[in-house]
Amino acid sequence: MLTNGTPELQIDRKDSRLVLAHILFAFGALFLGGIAGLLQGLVRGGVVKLPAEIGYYQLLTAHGVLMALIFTTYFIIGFLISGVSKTTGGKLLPISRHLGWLGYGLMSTGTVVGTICILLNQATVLYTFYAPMKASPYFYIALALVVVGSWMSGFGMFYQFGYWKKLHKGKVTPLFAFMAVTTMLMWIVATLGVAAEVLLQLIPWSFGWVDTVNVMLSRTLFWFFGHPLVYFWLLPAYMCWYVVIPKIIGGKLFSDALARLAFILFLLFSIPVGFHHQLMEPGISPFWKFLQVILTFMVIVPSLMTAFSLFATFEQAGRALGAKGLFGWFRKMPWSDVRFFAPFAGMLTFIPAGAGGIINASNQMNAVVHNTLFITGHFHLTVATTVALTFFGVTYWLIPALTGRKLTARINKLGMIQTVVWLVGMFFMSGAMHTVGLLGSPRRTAYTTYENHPDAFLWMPYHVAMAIGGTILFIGILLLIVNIVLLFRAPRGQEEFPIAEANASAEAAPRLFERWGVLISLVVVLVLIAYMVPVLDMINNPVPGSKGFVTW
Ligand code: HAS
Repeated sequence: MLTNGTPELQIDRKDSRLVLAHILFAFGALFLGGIAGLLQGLVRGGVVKLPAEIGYYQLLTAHGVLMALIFTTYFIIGFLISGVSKTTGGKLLPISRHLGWLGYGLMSTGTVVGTICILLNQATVLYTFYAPMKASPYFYIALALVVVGSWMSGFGMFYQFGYWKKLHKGKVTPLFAFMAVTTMLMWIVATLGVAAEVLLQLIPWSFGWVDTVNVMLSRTLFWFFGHPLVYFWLLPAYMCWYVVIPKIIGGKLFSDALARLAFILFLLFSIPVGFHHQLMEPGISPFWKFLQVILTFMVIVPSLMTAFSLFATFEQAGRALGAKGLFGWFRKMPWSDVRFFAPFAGMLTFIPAGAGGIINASNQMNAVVHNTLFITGHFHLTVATTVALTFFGVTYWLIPALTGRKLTARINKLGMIQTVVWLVGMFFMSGAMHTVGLLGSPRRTAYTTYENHPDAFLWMPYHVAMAIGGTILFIGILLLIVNIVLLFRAPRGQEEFPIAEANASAEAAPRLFERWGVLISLVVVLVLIAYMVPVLDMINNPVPGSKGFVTW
């Protein structure tokens, strides 16, 4: 609808600005991280050599931090704020918006300081910043600022959600807002681990206030955060799949209650599983590893529920549009609509990507793949394809919806091309990583022939394929940036913010799903069961502390 010749925005103009600030920052980080990724792919493939002033691991740190931590966090917070605003009345309360801007300011200060530390070669510790590699204290302070900033935005969303509940007593909360709150709750609990690591261990140690660090404890605290981190990336993609995609395909969400249950299961099971990243580390008793592997298999369940729900949604929408037979729905999907095509490509990729995760989680298989490029292949399929393609698909309608412009047929077509370029690039890169990982090629290494070892020569063609894939992916990033610029220059008009209705005949969500006190208590209990004994053991019977190392 046009009012006074100006298109009506899908959410309040001030909220739009806050969201756009996050989204644009995210893509700035993606671009810079992409340059680092391109260079490191070419170096690892033996195609180019870096000048002496730039280290390979410095690039790898910039790539990991900017892509995995900064691009994702900014995009997610922007997307979540937009959906919370849209589904709770189209306008944030001033306090929620102010908290959003405060969070943005803190995160941006942290990002700038952290990036400067990396560029000055003072923090070449990769995105996992494992001790005993020791970065500048300012790098850890920068990370703390990013985390605290994200909490502020989370608190803003909680406040908005609580206010909506107060005004609509007894009503079922909007699904998107419910999912956003669950995701941010999980994030806040998870980041307590990394906050403890950074504040209590790494900052005092890097300032020299203490001489040594308990490496085992620091890694455990990191992975307490590190695994839910991957679901912090995944859940916003699931929000798009559950809430947005049904609307785009002209259908309804299969079951609102099932979607909520999936998110609650993620809240419960995504945190007490960090040991599956430490299966090959000594110092943790096999019993606790075994327990956390069982919980890891529990956290696969909500993804399987999601797959079921998506198939059911497609099937129902397809049948409503006249599809017949087992796979008739397939032909009824809007294949030429990038808003559907890009996230669908992400879903399809998640089938092998998730299977890779199940391989990693099995103790014996983990011994084969841990610390090889197989793991790098796994996370390029999960976060860099499934999640990234879904985020790209969202971008194609979100920016026009926030700026009062139209996703034109031309930009839509360019978006489709960009999606295919991304898929092809990832096929080469992640495919080669998975294969060469199984042949034993380690991850986190620069170009080396291991003194002309025959195995290393066997790996070389795959490393070249990775470089080719990385180059194609970088072209994909450039195309995306061009498309974003075109979106800002597109003709004025009204673009939909697609929010699907739920199937009315499905079971309603039980009230327990909104009992936050009960849910948080369950989270605490599970965390205590999985972590209390081993962590107390690490504190009471510490391994000899390590001094810091600057290995670069
Ligand atoms: Fe993972 C390592 C286990 C999911 C990311 N993972 C990593 C690392 C990252 C990462 C970044 O147990 C490396 C960290 C580092 O730097 O060291 N991962 C799992 C398991 C899952 C899993 C069990 N990971 C993810 C997701 C990520 C991610 C999601 C990012 C977004 N991962 C591990 C383990 C390690 C690990 C070990 C440690 C390895 C080591 O040794 O270091 C599960 O959550 C996966 C469940 C998923 C499924 C797929 C469901 C499919 C769906 C799509 C449906 C499709 C439709 C369309 C409907 C079961 C929902 C179909 C249409 C048609 C036409 C067919």
